[in-house]
Amino acid sequence: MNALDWIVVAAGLATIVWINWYFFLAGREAVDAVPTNGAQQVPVVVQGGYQPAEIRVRAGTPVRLLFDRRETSPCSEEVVVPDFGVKRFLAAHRITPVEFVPDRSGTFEFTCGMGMLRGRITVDA
Ligand SMILES: [Cu+2]
Repeated sequence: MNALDWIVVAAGLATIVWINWYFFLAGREAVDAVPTNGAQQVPVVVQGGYQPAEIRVRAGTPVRLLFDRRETSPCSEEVVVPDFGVKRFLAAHRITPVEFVPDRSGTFEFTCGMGMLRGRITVDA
């Protein structure tokens, strides 16, 4: 292979790496809850998905997720956190606080009622 071939191969590899980073890693960093009025609070925008979709909290103290549902799509009208017994209706264009106490550490999913929209809560000990 000559120099031009190598440049083409390197550019192709760089593009593949960038595409994977963009779709699988970018914007997926966990957001830490902020202590507010006796609970670890995180605002979560609900619009075709959850933003942020990765949330980090501490075990043993109440968590308050403020779901800000900015759409009327029936998909997102319900949110569930099965591991902590949460199942709540989210009114369209309203902020709905959802509170629970994570009593154990681990990684837990929260989803819409159909399991299509997904997010994750990491509970640190
Ligand atoms: Cu759904």
